[in-house]
Amino acid sequence: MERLIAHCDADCFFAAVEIRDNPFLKRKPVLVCNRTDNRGIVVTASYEARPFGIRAGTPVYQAIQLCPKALLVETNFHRYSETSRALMELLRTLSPHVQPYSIDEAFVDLTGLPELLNSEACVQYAQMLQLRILNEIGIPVSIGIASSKLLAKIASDLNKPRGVAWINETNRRTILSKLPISAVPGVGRKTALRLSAYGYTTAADLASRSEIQQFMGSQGRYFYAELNGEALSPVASRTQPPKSLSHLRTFPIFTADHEYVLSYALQLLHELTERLRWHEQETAEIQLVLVTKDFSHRSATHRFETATASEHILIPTIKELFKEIVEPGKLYRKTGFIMSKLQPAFPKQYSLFNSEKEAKNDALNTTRDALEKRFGKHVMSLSRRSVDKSRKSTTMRPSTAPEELIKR
Ligand code: TTP
Ligand code: MG
Repeated sequence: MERLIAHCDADCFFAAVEIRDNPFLKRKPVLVCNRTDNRGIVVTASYEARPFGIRAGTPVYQAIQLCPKALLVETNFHRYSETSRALMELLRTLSPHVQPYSIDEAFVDLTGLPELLNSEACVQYAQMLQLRILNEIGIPVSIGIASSKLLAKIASDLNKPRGVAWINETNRRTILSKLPISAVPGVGRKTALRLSAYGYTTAADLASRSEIQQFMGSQGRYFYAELNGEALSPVASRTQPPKSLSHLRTFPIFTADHEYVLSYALQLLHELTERLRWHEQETAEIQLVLVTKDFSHRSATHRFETATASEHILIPTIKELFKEIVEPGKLYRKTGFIMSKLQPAFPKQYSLFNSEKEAKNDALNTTRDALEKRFGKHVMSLSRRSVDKSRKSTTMRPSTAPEELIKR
């Protein structure tokens, strides 16, 4: 049976949550940043800020030059996590087959819904779902519908924000012929370059030239089938926790600035740790990866005796790994992490010698989580001393009051 798959992706997700929670930000250029000073990085921008050329990864100082009227807000992952959970719960009321794909996107298998058998109904259904999400969760989403996950994901991106698109037999070729190959989810910059050397320029080339299956092996078979509407990859409503988690991202520009690379990496670490907690897991092994402009990889791995989801423990470790592998003068394009040897967060046994310190750190994280949940992320922050390995004590200090976070 031909499948019917919806892909739902929130529009400027973090900014949308900030705007929902602070109506003053409505219809304004809002930038969500890991920090709002000159060393910060934009994590997402509202659609009002995007025409200025600001995107994820733009340094804050540059973003302010591009759009002096931008309003800067610091990230608050607890609220994004909560909103994400609520969104996934809502989607689960539509179908038992829901696959959360990232914090703000999910696939929903709608196969068999009788009212969706004609095209008009398909689009109307997506519009009703958008409205329901806006009313119940308070954020705008875009929805794509197609017979494979890859096409559904492409469709959700076609008319953003608040877009709806249905890719079907009739419009598929036209849509794919307008889509550059690099815009196909899963085709990285390197692959796109390689393929362009063989004359593949649009997604339609990938869908029409069957030799891609020999050329790229299983990845080629996946692209060929899914772009032709054949659901090779099912919507996997996960019941098992993940075995590993990874988060790698390319910088908007090549950079040799170590401070920028580390700051970017720590932001990714924060996001990944949040995902780890979202899955109620801890990691016993973390790998830091740095990729240079010419695609050479360097990585360093640390194994923990006791699994952790604590940034108190992860940040100093990552700083050490970073020092080990970063090279002066090298231009970097990408960084990220792989967390493996994941374990359920509870119950947990402390090792004999470190038990007091570990228990303290856990208590600290729990307290911070609870406070952040109630008062916002920055009610407390790690003091310099707590992340500095050479010092012993772990302290917390109050930081910026939540209402002061919107700076400009
Ligand atoms: P995306 O869905 O990629 O982006 P978005 O929701 O902000 O915008 P769009 O309307 O184009 O979908 O990512 C979801 C969230 O993940 C985003 O709001 C912030 C976070 N994120 C980062 O932290 N860093 C990044 O580089 C990107 C791309 C996203
Ligand atoms: Mg999104």
